[in-house]
Parts: sequence; structure tokens; C-alpha cells
Amino acid sequence: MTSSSNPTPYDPPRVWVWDQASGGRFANINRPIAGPTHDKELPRGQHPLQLYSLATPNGVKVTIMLEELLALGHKGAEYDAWLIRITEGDQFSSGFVSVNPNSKIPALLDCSGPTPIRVFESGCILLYLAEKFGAFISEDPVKRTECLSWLFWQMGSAPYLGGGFGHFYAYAPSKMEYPINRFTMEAKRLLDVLDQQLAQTPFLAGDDYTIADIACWPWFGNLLLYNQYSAAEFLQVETYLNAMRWAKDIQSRPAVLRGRKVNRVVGPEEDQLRERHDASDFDTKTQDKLTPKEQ
Ligand SMILES: N[C@@H](CCC(=O)N[C@@H](CS)C(=O)NCC(=O)O)C(=O)O
Repeated sequence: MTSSSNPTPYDPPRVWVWDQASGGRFANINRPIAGPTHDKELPRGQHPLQLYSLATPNGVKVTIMLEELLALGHKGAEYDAWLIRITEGDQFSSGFVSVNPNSKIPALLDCSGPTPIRVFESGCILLYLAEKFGAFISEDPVKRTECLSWLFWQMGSAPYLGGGFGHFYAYAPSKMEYPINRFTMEAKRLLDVLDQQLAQTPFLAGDDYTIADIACWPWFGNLLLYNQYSAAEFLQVETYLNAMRWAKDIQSRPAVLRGRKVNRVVGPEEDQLRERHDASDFDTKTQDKLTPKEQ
């Protein structure tokens, strides 16, 4: 390890005090306290499901799931998708915090019954929708458990991939060897776990496409196919042949193409459906392609 691994040595005080920005791309929204910063109600549309989100990998999991459910003919999965601009602090409104006290997208409100049900954490939202509609998870206990194992694997892994690797490789104010090495090791190990599993089965939990794939694809698909964090070469993503085959197969699903456009605010205008209130909202957007571009 070279001296560049620790360019600004830090001697932590006895008690940490919040007196400076943490630095990096999301410094302006980071804070050490929970709860709302301002009073504002969330908008509410006509459909049973109200989604408050943004097309990050965690957000896209849910819009893909909803579009897949609609493609299967589940009319109860009709939804309004409202845009939450996390860089502008929308996740700290009183309305959003009442649906997700953790102030992170995605958050879902199921208004189909007498009392709205709030659901937060993307993995929980996927499981909630899978159980509600009886889709994308098997009822067989063995297959169901394998699916849940991979779903929870994704939820546990994403912070290493995004908060660890992505943060230090792409967003931190300076490149530091120690954390980049630490999290690159883990990102590549996770890619290898995925690749070795997909050498044995077409989808993560076996022969069927499930919420495990829907959870994993936006994270690993972005890394493998769209040069997420501009890291494709650094991570040598093309060496993960089975994972690449899986990523490409899922990428071509029409519901995936639609889901990726919802609440999207980057890339070409025709790929951005900033809010979604009706299936026809996609008509003005190109249906058959999505420009390969990182989120
Ligand atoms: N474990 C959560 C993570 C959600 C999450 O990290 N959301 C990010 C965007 S991908 C967010 O809302 N960040 C805003 C913030 O940290 O203030 C989930 O899977 O739902």
C-alpha cells in the first residue's frame, strides 16, 4: 500500500460533532438525525397503489415489479408513480417520512383497502407485492426459501456495492486506496457469487424469474451492462459470463424496459417518464429501447 492510501490522516475526537459536510456527491443531503425537515403532504392519485420514488437501482426494482405484474394481467397493480427528488430533499417532507420514517426511496402506499398500508424498504415492497398478487415467488417452501435467500442477499449486499464501492470509487471527494481496495474486493466477490450461481441455474432462485432477480438486476445489471460508476473496465465485468447472460436476458423484457423509465430524471428525454399515472403515459416514450446509460 502506498502513502496515497491515506492522504489526510484523521485523528477522531473523543465525541463526533456534526460541524462540517461529509463531502462527496451527496454531501448536501446527508445528516445525522432522522425525521422531517419541512411540512408537505404527498400527492395522491386514483390508483390502488401510490409509489413515491426515483429511478435509482432501489427505485427501479419496484417499477419493474409493478410493470411485470401489470403485464401478467393484475389490474390491481395499477399505480401512480410520484417523483421524489432526493438531491433536493423531498425524502425529508413530513408526508414522505410518514410513509417511510427512514427517508429513503422507494416508499409505497397501498390504498386498495379501507386503511392505507405503508410499505418501505425495497425488498419488503417486492415481497409484499409478490404475496399480494401471488406472483414472482413460488408457494413451494423450498423454492420460496431459495428466492428469499437471494432477495435478502441482495438487500445485504447493496450497501457494499453502492455505499462502499460506488461511494469511494465514484463519489468521494478524493480517491483513497484503502477503501477502494476494500470495497472492490467485495464488489468482485459479489459478482463472482452471482456468476457462480447463474452457472447452475437460469435465474437466481432456479428455473423461474422471481423477485430475487427483480431485486438483483437493477444493481448488478447497471454494473454489468451500463458501466455504473464508470467501473466496467476497472471491475472487468465482461469476465462474469453467466451473470452477463442473465443481465442481458432480463434487460430485454418489455416490463423491465418500461420500469426503468419510470421516475427517471437522467439520460435522453425520451427515456424519462418522470411520473407515471397510466399505461398510456409510455406511448410518448420509445418502447423498444432504452439508451444504455448509467442511472
Ligand atoms: N435499504 C433501502 C435503501 C434505500 C436507499 O438507499 N435509497 C436511496 C436512493 S437509492 C435514497 O433514498 N437516498 C436518499 C437519502 O439517503 O437521503 C431500500 O432498499 O429500500
